[in-house]
Amino acid sequence: MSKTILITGASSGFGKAIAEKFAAGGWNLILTARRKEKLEAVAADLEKQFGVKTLCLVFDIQNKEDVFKHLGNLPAEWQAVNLLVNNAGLALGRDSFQDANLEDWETMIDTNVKGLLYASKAVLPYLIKQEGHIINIGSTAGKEVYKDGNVYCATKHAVDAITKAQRIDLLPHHIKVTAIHPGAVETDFSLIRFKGDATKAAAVYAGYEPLKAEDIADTAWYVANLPKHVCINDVVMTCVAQGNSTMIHKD
Ligand code: 8X3
Repeated sequence: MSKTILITGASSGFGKAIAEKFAAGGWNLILTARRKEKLEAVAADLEKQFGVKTLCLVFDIQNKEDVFKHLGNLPAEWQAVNLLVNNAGLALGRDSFQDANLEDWETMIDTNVKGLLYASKAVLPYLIKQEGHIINIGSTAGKEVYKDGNVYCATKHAVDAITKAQRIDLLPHHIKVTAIHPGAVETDFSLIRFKGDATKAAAVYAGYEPLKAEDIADTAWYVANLPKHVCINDVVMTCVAQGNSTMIHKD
């Protein structure tokens, strides 16, 4: 029987790449995002290419009521969720603590931390029934703080801590909990962070070969398809040019 993956933030970037990877492997997909048209286009394409079933749920992960309305009440035929990928997240701004914008901070906290908590809590009753798996998308920014990264780094440190807490608390339910912490990956991450400034965004990935969203999807596929008794706790992954959160060698 086909398995089911639920991916938040699935209309682009890692979420879309993970959806493609799992669809290619025959998993059915529950995809969530704010952007209805983009999300439905991703779903339609994967249904056509791989013959899998998809369910699109359109809501803002920052909105607690909407998260529970959609994820807490999955249609009966979609309730056997084997894997939740908490992928929805973003960076906004790269400013010093004193210059950073309070609204940017709040959006990052509401999405990266509170959204992840809401989605996990809403889906958990279904995951418990399946003895399922949670993959949280963290960041190297959740391992080491960097200059002008302040609250973005804090939210990803929170993802690291929440992952560890979930793993411990969910032990009695035989649920695997994994964090994947990527370094620099060329997606629309920096374009969003720099609020549409394509020059600044491109500069982040210039002079070296960054990771691709597909590399993250391959890793998610690997950790999700191990024997039942094996749980990969933590994956920190960078491109070869990146040594840690702060050191990237540019030729
Ligand atoms: C993305 C990696 O280095 O831009 O989380 O924070 S970084």
